Amino acid sequence: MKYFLFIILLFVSLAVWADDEKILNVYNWSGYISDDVLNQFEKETGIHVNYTTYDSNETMYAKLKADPDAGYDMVVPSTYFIDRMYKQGMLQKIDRSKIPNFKNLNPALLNKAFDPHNQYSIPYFWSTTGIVINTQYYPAGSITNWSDLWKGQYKDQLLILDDVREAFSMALITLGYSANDVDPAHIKAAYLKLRQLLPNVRLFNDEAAASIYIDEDAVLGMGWNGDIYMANKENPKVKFLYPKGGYVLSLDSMAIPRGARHVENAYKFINFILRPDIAMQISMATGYASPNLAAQKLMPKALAQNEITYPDAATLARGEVQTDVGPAANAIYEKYWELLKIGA
Ligand code: N2P
Repeated sequence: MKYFLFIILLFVSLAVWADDEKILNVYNWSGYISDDVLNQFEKETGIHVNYTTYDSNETMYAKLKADPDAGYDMVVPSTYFIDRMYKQGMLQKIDRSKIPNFKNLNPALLNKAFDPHNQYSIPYFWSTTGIVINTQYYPAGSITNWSDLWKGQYKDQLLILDDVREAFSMALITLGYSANDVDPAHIKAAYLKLRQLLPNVRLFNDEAAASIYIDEDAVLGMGWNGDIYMANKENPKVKFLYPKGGYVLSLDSMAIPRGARHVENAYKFINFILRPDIAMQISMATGYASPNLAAQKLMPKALAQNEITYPDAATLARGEVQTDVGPAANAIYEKYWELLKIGA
């Protein structure tokens, strides 16, 4: 009996110890959280968060691919990387019973083709990619479409997102193709189109885009809506507009990498992020759109009704959700992207 008790106690303490490492390693998009929210999580749970950021899906993917045991407990890939990653065995199946706040999510953003039953992904934010214009330099209305950015008068003016699928999306849309096109001839045509844009490109950047526009180091180009919402608050002449001919949308979702070592803490964090008050706070702090209906109800009108973050139904209908184009097309995009950057 004594031994039996001893063994039970040993197991219990081992289990507690395994669970008790109060650490969580989060790898998320830059500009997707506030320090306040991280501090609050640490205070409420006693779990220390090591928080690192990336600027493109490709960077995050490459890191996890190179070292599946890198130790990340939670990542936030976009739609078009979720399916790629779980098909390659890079993500763990999610135990929904550990995320009671899942119920707060907008059903319209769940059960999508890239993860039909949300077995691997839990929506964090959704975002859009549009045109950025500083109206002190260019009158509002002088630009309405991606194709305008090719005009000769904008030599050396543009900031283009340093992100292969984003940059290609505007060329593909301009050519009348889908932003998710897989036809090698169309991808090549988009590459050639982007080459024609190079004289107008001042720089490729993603993580510093907001401050570059705020400081007016670039006054025209492309950007992610949340970043530009924040930039507009600092410099009201920086405007975001939805191109008439279409643009891309992305749903960025929380996922648990296969090599995660603090899975229970990851669940706690995911559930915390889905709390209405927290989801509202991160949306307000970043300008990105919340997939959380309960949070949206709490939001001040200024954010809930602002059309950069939440475009109206007609504008939304012109958006195309980014999807995975598959390994063959991806390789073609990557090849041309590199050629483009060499030419830049
Ligand atoms: C970058 C956020 C990017 C979101 N700050 C892309 N879906």
